[in-house]
Amino acid sequence: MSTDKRKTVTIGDQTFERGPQGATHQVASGETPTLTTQQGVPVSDDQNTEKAGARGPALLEDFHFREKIFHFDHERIPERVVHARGYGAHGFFELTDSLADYTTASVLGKIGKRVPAFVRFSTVAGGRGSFDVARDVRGFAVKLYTEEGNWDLVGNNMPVFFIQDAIKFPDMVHAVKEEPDSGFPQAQSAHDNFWDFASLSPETVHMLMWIMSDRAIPRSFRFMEGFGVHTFRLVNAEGKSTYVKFHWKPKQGLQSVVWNEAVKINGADPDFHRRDLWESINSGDFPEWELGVQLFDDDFADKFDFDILDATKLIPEELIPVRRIGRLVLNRTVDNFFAETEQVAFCTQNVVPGIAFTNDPLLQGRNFSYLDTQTKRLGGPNFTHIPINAPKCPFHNFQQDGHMAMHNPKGRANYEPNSWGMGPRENPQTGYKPYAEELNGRKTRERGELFADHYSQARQFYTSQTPTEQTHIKNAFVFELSKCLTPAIRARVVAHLLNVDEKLAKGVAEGLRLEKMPAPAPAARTPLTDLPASDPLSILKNGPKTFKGRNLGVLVTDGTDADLLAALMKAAEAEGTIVELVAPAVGGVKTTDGKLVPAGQKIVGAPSVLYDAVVLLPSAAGAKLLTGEATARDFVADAFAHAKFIGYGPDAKPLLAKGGITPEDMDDGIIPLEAPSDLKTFITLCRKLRFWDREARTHAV
Ligand code: HDE
Repeated sequence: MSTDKRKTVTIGDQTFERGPQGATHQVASGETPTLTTQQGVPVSDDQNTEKAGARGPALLEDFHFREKIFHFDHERIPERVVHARGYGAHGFFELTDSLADYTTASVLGKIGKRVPAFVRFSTVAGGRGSFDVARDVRGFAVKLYTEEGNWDLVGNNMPVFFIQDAIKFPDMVHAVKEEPDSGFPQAQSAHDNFWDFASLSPETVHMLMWIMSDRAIPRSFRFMEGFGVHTFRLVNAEGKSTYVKFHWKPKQGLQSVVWNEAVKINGADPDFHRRDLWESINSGDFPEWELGVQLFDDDFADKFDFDILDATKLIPEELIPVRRIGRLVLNRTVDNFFAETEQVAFCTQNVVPGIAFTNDPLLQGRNFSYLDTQTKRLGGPNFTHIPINAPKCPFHNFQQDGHMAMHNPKGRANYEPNSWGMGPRENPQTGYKPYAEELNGRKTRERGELFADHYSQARQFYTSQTPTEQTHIKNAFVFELSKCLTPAIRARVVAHLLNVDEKLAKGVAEGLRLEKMPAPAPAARTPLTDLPASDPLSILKNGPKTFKGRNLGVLVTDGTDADLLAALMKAAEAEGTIVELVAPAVGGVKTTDGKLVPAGQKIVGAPSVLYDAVVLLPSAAGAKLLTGEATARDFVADAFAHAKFIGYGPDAKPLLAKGGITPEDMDDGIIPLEAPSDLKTFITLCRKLRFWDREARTHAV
């Protein structure tokens, strides 16, 4: 997984070249600049503090030392209260189909129009330094810098949410985060507090199905969908509103890992997802998503089985098809993680003329929360002055002062109207107007009647999955609830599952060895059991068509067949697959043609969980050597257990045996590679990503 395309970075008038890990070193001509203090004073010695004598005490007057340490002491800002761990990249959004009939938003009007974009993907529960492949929802936050201001679509990789009303958000987040007394577990929902809250709040059940599915352990940010979740409004020039749900569909297809793999990836490479995004963009393989919209009117909303204001429900694509109207391409990594990814501030209130809110109580609450939290996190009301947050279109207002103000009004007038003919004025024609919705109602703390159905769509999600995916969901419930110490909580969850699917509930109860099956949880509204299965809800039904952008780990040793290796490289290149050689030493191996081929990884640092498929190409002597190596045995055993395609060369059989693969285990996912032509066939087979038939045979418990 090497980064082959290097980028240059310009700092001041100097150009630097980016190294493989992003480190920079100077390449341009010109002298090394003199180190200065923040005040621009040249520094003569940056290695020693000023002291009274060589062994004497440090002197308080050493302003360079004090400034340097003072600044370091203040480097950290508060991490996000949720979505603390994230990774961002730049790109653009281009419109491919016009929605001008539905909205005045210029970004959705003119086909071919491009605007700059910044996207930040994140996990929700873990802290900033937690690992990437936690079982969790992924944030999918998009900032589009349009000519009418910034539009933030702050979405997730799942189309529904845990709760229906923003007032429950602090409880939900407290419950899933580490427990307040012990301070653990980190980045996990597998603990009593989370399942206690969830099982006491039946509105979470649909979302529980999603986070127990493989959607919660994506293979990469590149291979997941994004959703705006809420119903929004588009408003056209006549003031007519159309409801809209937003979708991001990855061109790369959907892909997730399996749980046992996730656990191991987190140890082997806690940065698995961020590294993947960084490397794919820097190697010129730009990830791309289509923007899709589901458009509907009040007639549909009135007839639909559920409330369109309820964020725990989705609208099946069979009822309202997703119209694809644009593409989002990520083509540039950040220059500075802190300045861009950490300081970017998404706010759901950031919409442009032609896009409006609905009364979804979750969305309404979010509109308060995001502005509020950024003010605290970024230190004051001027966080919009930070370059990553500032609009790229002209902006003018009389807001002034505050911490770190970068744009202040010039001249005498700092208010309007004024008699001096100075400064901006509002514009009733082009300015943002709320949708003129008629409102009337008594003040109350109730929810809409249809919000009370918590099980029907959970069931629909489950029945839409392939048997493999259904098994993964069951196993995830069993795993998570096995980490709950309180038996009553386990039983309470099973009681909810009985309203979703009896087979699932029984499977979970068996997996937990529940002594007695509980009664189904009382349902406020009788669940609908006849909702048809919907294919877009499954990952496996929406996989990729190629093995492009996926990684192949190839185990090599001295004496590896040079022709086979060359054929593999050629077939992989033709497919767009990334090959990494894994060897006993990172310096490389001598192949049969006597050449030294450098390796990407030493085997101890590259377990097979880091790859989508593996090839074993040792020489006979190399295979013998590797059978004595525990990491080589795990490499094979894990690839087999995780249902990966395994290609093996003529001398690799002892390694297969050491990995626990008996002659009876040899299946159609384990492919002999004898002639160079076999390699192309192998890569083509890998397009299926996994050989799932094996999984049912390899997991007895
Ligand atoms: Fe968020 N959420 N959220 N959320 N959310 C935050 O804002 C909040 C919700 C989402 O990469 C916070 O800047 C409330 C749904 C993403 O910087 C905070 C409610 C969805 C990100 C906040 C929700 C999201 C956040 C914390 C319930 C999917 C990361 C830091 C009403 C549609 C953005 C921050 C980034 C971040 C509040 C529910 C997505 C505290 C009150 C539903 C992708 O403001």
